[in-house]
Amino acid sequence: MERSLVLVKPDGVQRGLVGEVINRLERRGLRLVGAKFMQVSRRLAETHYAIHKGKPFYDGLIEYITSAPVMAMAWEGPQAVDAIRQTMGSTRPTEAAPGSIRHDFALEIGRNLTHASDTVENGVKEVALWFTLGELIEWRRAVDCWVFEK
Ligand code: DAT
Ligand code: MG
Repeated sequence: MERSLVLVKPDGVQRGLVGEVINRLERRGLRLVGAKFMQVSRRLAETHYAIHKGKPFYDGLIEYITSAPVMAMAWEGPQAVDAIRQTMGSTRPTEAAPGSIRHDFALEIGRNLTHASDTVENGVKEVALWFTLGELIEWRRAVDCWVFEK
């Protein structure tokens, strides 16, 4: 079972799209394991986006992610990382597949609504960065056997 961090970024929160994002992930069959509505500190933003430090868009990215509250979540499921990236769509909204969140609700790369972990390894690292162990819930759904094959 893979895990991914999902953020509804400040534009998604401001535009009232938190429910839309949750709805699409629930509908897909993924299982929510943690969620918190929070203001992102500069320190957390810089750690989360450390890989992008030095790139031309880095300062704007830090500014954007710390500009208003975000909805931070951890989701799990088989192949959750690929499944969630697919539900979000490509980074650049004009290249995102029709039906994906970024296609359906966004236009600009710097206002692309969501974050999702890009590899299984980063899923583990990012969930650990954003959540304490006590904030993550291990649980089973009655419907799990109808969504997860094993
Ligand atoms: P993703 O969010 O799809 O994982 P990423 O990790 O490459 O994409 O980049 C993180 C965020 O940085 C992305 O959601 C938007 C911003 N960004 C990436 N590339 C950019 C670019 N060329 N111009 C402006 N913003 C960019
Ligand atoms: Mg990324």
